[in-house]
Amino acid sequence: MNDKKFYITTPIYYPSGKLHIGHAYCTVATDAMARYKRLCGYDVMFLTGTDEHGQKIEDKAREAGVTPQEFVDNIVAAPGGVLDLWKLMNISYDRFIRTTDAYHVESIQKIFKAMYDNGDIYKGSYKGKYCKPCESFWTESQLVDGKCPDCGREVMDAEEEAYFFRASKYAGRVRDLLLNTDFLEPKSRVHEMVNNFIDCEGGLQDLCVSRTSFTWGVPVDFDPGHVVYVWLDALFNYMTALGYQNSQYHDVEKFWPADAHFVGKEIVRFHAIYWPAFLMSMNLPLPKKLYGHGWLNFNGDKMSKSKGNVVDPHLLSERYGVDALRFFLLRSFPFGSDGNFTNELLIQTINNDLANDLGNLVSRTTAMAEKYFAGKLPQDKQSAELDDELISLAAGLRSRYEEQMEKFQFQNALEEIFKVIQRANKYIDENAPWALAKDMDANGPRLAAVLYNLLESVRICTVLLTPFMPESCGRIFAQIGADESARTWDSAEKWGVLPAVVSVTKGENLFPRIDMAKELSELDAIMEETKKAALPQLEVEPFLTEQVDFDTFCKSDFRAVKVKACENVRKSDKLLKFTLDDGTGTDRQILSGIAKWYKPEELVGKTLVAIVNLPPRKMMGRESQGMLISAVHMEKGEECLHLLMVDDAIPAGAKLC
Ligand code: ME8
Repeated sequence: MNDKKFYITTPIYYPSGKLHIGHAYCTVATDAMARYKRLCGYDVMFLTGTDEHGQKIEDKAREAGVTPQEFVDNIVAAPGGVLDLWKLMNISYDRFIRTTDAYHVESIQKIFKAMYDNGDIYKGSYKGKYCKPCESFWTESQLVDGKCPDCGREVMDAEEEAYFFRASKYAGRVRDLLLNTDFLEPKSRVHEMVNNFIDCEGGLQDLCVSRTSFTWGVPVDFDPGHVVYVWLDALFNYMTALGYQNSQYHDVEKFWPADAHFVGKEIVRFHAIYWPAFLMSMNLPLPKKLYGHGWLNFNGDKMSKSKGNVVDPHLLSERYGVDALRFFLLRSFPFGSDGNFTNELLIQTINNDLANDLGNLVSRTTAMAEKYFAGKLPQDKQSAELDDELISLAAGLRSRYEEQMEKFQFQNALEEIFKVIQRANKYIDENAPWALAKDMDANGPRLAAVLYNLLESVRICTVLLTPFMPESCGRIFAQIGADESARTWDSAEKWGVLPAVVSVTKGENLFPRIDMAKELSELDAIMEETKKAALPQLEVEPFLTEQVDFDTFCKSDFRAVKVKACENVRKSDKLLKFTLDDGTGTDRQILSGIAKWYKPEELVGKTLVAIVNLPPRKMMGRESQGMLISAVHMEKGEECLHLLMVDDAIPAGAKLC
């Protein structure tokens, strides 16, 4: 039995839209690590998946006019979806979890109940701020300039009965884990976590772990109306996918604790603080390593759908090949820091490293073996002192590479490989095989040795490049005559593994050079199109030509009003009933047909504008004393409505004129 085991995970992705290059970055890194460990002889479990619950998905599904399940199915499993993308990118995951899978739901319900029974989950009332896009709760003091500290967007007031997890109870142990062990890397992230969330004013706060304002989540089975907070649901995927608290799988004993969780920097907080605390509450062993990688920006700017600057991995794979893209992602950016993706850098990396250095080395070596020896090297070889440096550099490569890979420093590991590749190219120039070939009788054995040394260097580099570019490496092995035994981890540490009379076949060009100027202009044109498509297609209503005299206009009494309460009108899917403070001291009731665009709880506390001298009117049996003012426009054939909201500093009753 193999006792070398390795369990590695990616975050599970929100299927709220198409995945982009940032998502592919983490998955490719995890894939390279999983393949590297398999190469080293480990029994690997590589888990990825999708995180399918939460208000954001519920809202998006409503907008799209489908059920939440249909919505996520469409993004995860439909052609061109998440599963297809991972197939395209050659992601060798062993298991794919969807948090809507029945076995996961069952586990989460049991886990929630167990934490409730052990006293770590209790019922209270939640009052604070909520960032809908991030599905995160914040206290007032955690906000940055009143906005979500993660994404910088507006937060909303939230108050509801909710369950809480006693995170505060585990603050000391989590702090110790972060400060006194190597659990979280890079180290630079440790102090940020401890200072901002544990050693902050008020200490680590208990975490709200249930919601009642929407339904798309794992139901709390002992308290109908509550659904489990999406992060508790999502984090436990790392264990439920092994069969924890379900009978779908039976791998907990074998693979838990995880050897490495790879996650992006903005979700380190959940993984470094709450995830260990949840596990402590359940008396479970903690993962061995959490690595918070940096973000990929595009041309120095955060990628975002609305800016139309989201880089599409489908497009790039199609144009340059999956391996080139995988390689670029891990070669160009240090894994722990942010990276700036530019099209120039992508093309430059492909041209310099893959076309010039690696591609040339392989094609020159195999072409010369074919040309001078008809593809089969002779037994007789003559070594020279000139060989020593290349041989010792290549033979020592595996240990230098391993040192970097064990630290998840993909860029440095690749750098070590490329030092050997560059040295081998220089060795060709030093030995000038074309000059040796002029007198084959005298120089044949020397030329054979030169080519053999080049093939061995290529072989060792290719073994170690396999986790990054599996498909291309298979093709290189075939060209240089490396059989299975010459492709192994053990063989990468040995010199002279290829048979002396190795047979070589020159194949097609592995990495064609790209015409930078032409390619950049084509990519720019595609980007422009994407940007245009991302812009809302506005249809502005024609302006009225009939004029209104000033006195008539002045008869309309517009006032600032504050929303004291707001609720859906029973049996109507259009109407919201507002109770408003209009500054007179008596509540004003207005009904408005805007339920399609707003949830009542979003509006409480807002300052709106109403016309208050319209004659009262009955709607669904209730009186409406005026009308709220909205901006309305058409977008992609759909009517869009925005209530006019004004500065909260404007007092109720203020007249608009
Ligand atoms: O956070 N560069 O899902 P998600 C690098 N469901 N990485 C990026 C990136 C970029 N530009 N944009 C996103 C979630 N990512 C949760 C995870 S795990 C229990 C639940 C990374 O789809 C991001 O940092 O929003 C995160 O690690 C991952 O993509 C998934 O993001």
